Amino acid sequence: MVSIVDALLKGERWAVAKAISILEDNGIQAREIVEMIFKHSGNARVIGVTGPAGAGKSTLVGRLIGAYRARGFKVGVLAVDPSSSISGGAILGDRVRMQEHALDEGTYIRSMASRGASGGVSFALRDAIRVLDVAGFNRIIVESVGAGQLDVKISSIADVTIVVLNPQTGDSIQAIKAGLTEVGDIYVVNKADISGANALYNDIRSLVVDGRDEVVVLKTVASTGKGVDELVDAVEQSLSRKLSNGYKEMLRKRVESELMDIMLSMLSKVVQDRMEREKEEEDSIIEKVLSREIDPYKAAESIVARVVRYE
Ligand SMILES: Nc1nc2c(ncn2[C@@H]2O[C@H](COP(=O)(O)OP(=O)(O)O)[C@@H](O)[C@H]2O)c(=O)[nH]1
Ligand SMILES: [Mg+2]
Repeated sequence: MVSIVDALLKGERWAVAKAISILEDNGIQAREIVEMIFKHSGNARVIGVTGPAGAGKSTLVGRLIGAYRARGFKVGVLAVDPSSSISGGAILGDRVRMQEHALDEGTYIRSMASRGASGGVSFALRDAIRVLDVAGFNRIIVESVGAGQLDVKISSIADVTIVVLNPQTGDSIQAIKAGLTEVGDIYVVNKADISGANALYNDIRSLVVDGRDEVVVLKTVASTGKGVDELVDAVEQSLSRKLSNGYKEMLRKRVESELMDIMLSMLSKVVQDRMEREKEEEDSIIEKVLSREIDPYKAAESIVARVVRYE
C-alpha cells in the first residue's frame, strides 16, 4: 500500500488506476489509502458536469479537457453513469468520445460504476477525486447524469457545477422537475446548432437568473467546440469568486455532509448486522406489526433504541 501511495504522490498513472480500483472494491485497503493520502489532498478544483442523458455532456467534457490542457492544467475526469451498472455501453461511449486525450500524460479519464446505490458511489467518488488530486491533477471534472439523486450530490461535491441542457431532451420543465434549476452555477445550452436553442436559452435565463444573479447561462456546440473557451472562462471566474467569498464555509458544509453520509452508512450497517444476528427478535417484532399489536414506527423505534443508546 505504501508503494502505491508513494507512486501516487509522484503522479504515476498506474498508481492512480490501482488506487481507484481499490476504492471501488471498498474494502479495508480503501480505508488505508484514504488515511494515507488525505492530508495531501485539497488542492484540486472540482467541476461537476450534469444534465439529462444525451445532452452532450461527454462531448463537452472532451472539449473541456482540450481547453484546460491548452491553459496548462492537468485534467482528471471521472464519469459516473447510473446506467453503466446495467450496460457497459455508456462507459464505452464515453471512452470513445474522450479518447483523443487518452494518451496525454496530463489527462486521466476514468468511468466509475455507480452500482445502483446513490450513496455508494459518492464515497468512492469523493475518494477518487482525492486520488487524482494528490497525483497532481488540478482540475477534476466529474460527469454524471442529472436525473435523480446523484446529480444533486454532485453539486455538494463539486466546486462549480455546470448543468448541460439541449433543445432535444433538456427542456426547461424537465430541468425543474429534476431539481436542476437549483444546483447549477453555470447553465449550458448545448447543441446551439439546432433549432430551439435560443428559446431554451431564454427559458433558462428567466428561470435561473431571477434571484440568483451570479448564475451564468451560455450556449455551446460541443461537437465543434464553439463556446467552450467562454465556458472555461466562466468556470474559472466562478471558481475565483467562490474562493474569495465563502469558500471556507462551503468546505465546512461539505465536510459536514460527508461526515453525515459516512455516519448514516455506518449506522445502517450496525442496524442491519443486528437484525441479522437477532433473527428471532426481528421475527417477533414483525409478527407484532402484522397482527397490528404495534405500528411500524413503534416497532422500528424499539429496535433503534436498542442499537443506539440515546444520551
Ligand atoms: N448537433 C449537435 N450534436 C451534439 C452536440 N454535442 C453533442 N452532440 C451529440 O449528441 C449525442 C449525445 O452526446 P453525449 O456527449 O454522449 O451526451 P451525454 O449523454 O450527455 O454524455 C452524440 O451523438 C453527440 O455527438 C452539439 O453541440 N450539437
Ligand atoms: Mg455521457
